[in-house]
Amino acid sequence: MKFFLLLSAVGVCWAQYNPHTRQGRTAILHLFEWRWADIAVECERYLARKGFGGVQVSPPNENAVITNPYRPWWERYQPVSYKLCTRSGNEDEFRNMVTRCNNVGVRIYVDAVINHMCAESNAPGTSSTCGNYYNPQNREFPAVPYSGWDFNDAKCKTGSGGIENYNDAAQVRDCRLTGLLDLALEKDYVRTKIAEYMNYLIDIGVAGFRLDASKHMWPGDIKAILDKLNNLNTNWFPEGSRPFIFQEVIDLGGEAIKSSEYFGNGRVTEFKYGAKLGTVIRKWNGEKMAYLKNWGEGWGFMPSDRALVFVDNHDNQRGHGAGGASILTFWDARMYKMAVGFMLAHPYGIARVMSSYRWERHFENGKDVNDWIGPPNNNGATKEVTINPDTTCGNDWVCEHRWRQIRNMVAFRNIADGEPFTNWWDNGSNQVAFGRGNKAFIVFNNDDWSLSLTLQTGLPAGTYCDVISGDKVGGDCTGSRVYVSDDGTAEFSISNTAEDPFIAIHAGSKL
Ligand code: AAO
Repeated sequence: MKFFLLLSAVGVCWAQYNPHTRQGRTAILHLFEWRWADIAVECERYLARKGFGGVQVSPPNENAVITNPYRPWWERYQPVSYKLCTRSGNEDEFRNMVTRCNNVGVRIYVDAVINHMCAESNAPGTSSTCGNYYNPQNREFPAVPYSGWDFNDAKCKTGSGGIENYNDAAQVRDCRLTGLLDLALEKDYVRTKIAEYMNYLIDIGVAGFRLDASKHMWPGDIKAILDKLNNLNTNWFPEGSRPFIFQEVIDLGGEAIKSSEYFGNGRVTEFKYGAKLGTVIRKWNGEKMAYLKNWGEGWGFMPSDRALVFVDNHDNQRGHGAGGASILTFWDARMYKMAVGFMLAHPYGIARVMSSYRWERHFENGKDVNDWIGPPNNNGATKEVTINPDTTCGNDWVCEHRWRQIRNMVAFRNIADGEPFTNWWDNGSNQVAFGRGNKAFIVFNNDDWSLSLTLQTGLPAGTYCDVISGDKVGGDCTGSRVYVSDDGTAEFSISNTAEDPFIAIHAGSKL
């Protein structure tokens, strides 16, 4: 009896750490600013077949329409109500997307902006994505409704009413983040309104949430909201499933607030991951890939079973948030593919792949002054994601997740799931290799000279297709082949000038 109670307690508290992806699918994907209609068809035509576990979508709730600058991406982080209409689509389109993605086993995670409403400085009126009236100066959001009582104006102790010092935990949580009206999450009324919004989404069929700006909410307030949430919709999830939770907390060290304060609620974004991996791949500060041997907790990261990891996110790919200049993005495609390849091959954390749009960058004094530019659009209406004959995307959608190297490493991660980190090799510099049990093996050459040697792969003998330079098509390989001998070894050679200086093979790429 005691044992049973213990087991069920473990079952319950583990639930919010589980992304509820279909068996054999591991990585999740952020389709930043995509329209619901495009996500629905992408689930069906691509993501399910390629083994993606789920999609983080941009905030689906009504936001302030900002026209100066013109329709920035960040207007979606300025809520006006919890009605489901945005540039990505309306409620019907949202429901249709969730149903169609779930039906092919691809989960939807909502970016939940619950710490605040829009900026105090926005003009009163109906400049909002569903056309609802709001008056931020008077704290009026009748479409929720929220009023003056529901904000932290009295609780915040700074002179400006905004966050002035990140070393003071109370002001980080009680004051305004960049002028955004801070909700009084200690109030049961506010908690209830937020939980109603999240439950509405859960009942539609979403599998979980990214909690935006979690650092700016007290962990206990988040818990009180989570305690009000329904179990997931039993049309697609087992009875009693709890929503997957990952909290956006930027903890690079050196501030009052620590990621660990949030572990009880769910997973937490590990921002050190992308910042450090970018530094290593760029070979800055004397870093080398050889040092990646103890990547993960060995680098001072949070426990793997609490971490949500990524190479870049929608903020730090354009200089917002944190991580700095080391962050790798699609703009540095060669290094980016290596970094994403490393992340997907390595067992640490739940991995999130980024999928972006292109914008016209313009640097002044090292800062991109166009960091606000919204998704590809016609007079504000987000453009469709079109697909080119070569399977890449058009209309300025980058679709990193469709790049062969990245898409094939998602399959690698699925095949390696649950297998130990094995057969590490390095040359003391930037040539490294490792395997995942007897299922998968990867070799990198980020040095300025060629790699050519025999390595133990741990794989059964046979001919394998390198999934970085090509694809296994039928019984054939469109890229280079790797011959594993009876003793598990294979010869590898990688030129330092190769466009993709890495090779990956796995049980599924055996010819
Ligand atoms: C927009 C305008 C503002 C305007 C405001 C209101 O840009 O000028 O004042 O409207 O009118 C997004 C955009 C914002 C935008 C906002 C609302 O990024 O520019 O403001 O929508 O439209 C902090 C938070 C973190 C947040 C990040 C951007 O902690 O939660 O800022 N990310 C999320 C979303 C993001 C969104 C919001 C939250 C708001 O992902 O898209 O904002 O909903 C330190 C702290 C971090 C802090 C950063 C930046 O980081 O640690 O917690 O992030 O500063 O303020 C080194 C340090 C590192 C430090 C970093 C930068 O790397 O190691 O710790 O330097 O100083």
